[in-house]
Amino acid sequence: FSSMNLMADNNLNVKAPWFPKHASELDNCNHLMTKYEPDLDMNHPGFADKVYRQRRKDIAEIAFAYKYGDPIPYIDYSDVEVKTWRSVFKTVQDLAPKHACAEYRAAFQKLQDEQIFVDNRLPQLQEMSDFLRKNTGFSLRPAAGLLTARDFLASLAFRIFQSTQYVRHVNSPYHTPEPDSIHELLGHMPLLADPSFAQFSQEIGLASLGASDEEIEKLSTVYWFTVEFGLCKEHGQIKAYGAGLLSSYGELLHAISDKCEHRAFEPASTAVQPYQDQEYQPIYYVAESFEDAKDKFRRWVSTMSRPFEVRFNPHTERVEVLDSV
Ligand code: NLE
Ligand code: FE2
Repeated sequence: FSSMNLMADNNLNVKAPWFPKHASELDNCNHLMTKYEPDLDMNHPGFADKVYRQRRKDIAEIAFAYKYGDPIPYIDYSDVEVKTWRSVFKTVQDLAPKHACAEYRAAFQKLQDEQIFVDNRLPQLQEMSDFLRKNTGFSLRPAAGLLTARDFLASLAFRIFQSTQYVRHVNSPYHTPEPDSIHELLGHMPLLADPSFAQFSQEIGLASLGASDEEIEKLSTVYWFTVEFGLCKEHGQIKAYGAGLLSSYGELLHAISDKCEHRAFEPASTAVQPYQDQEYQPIYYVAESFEDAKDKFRRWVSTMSRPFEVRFNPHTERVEVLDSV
């Protein structure tokens, strides 16, 4: 860091939006987007289901009360919730060998070997967090629902993934537009246990700290088309690595069909591609390989305008701000 000086906190460019400098400050990064919710959206399968709505409220309370350092509270999932889990889990088990990328398949196997992925109970976030910590240093904190892009991406900078803990409605196991614990567990967790993917996720997070609103929009679009809905090539075949595909067998089959468009992943153009988050995607981006996506992403991020650099210190869980001079 010869050409950089460690900046004192109060030296930070006043124009940069506030961002957390320590993992504990993620206690302030839990702002929700209210879009598709059982209380608000008539199209939500839980809209007319009072029991489901109450359950969602109870589980959301846990996330609102959560503070850095707390163990993640245990959820006693109901028989209906376990039934929903089982039906998605079994389909993923059937589809993943053929359609998921190698990194996903390897981590999935590990999770089965450790009895964390079994069909008759949902993994608890705390045990999953312990598993990730051992593998890549990632950990989890509970989230009450869909977070703003700025808050969500900020946590990734600290190798912390904010995860929902409620379960999708039993009437739509194959697809839900909102994140739920089945999406987090089956979609995100296996790849967060892969070192190279974990690094990629953290780099998106680091790039987001103090970024402008337009840049956050671009970063979350890249996140959307990679971490959530990315496809990649493996020995000439198209495989899925996006979490939204791996947790939704409806969309996974759609994404590899000829009913959608495949484009080559190119951060600069991918970042400005509009998307919707309610139905299956019409367009997916295909990465040559994982490493290639990371290289391209790094090159693109280096063109961003932020007047300082950040680095994460894992010993203190602190982000240090470096003035580029
Ligand atoms: N569509 C995904 C699923 O059904 O699992 C969730 C996507 C959350 C962004
Ligand atoms: Fe997700």
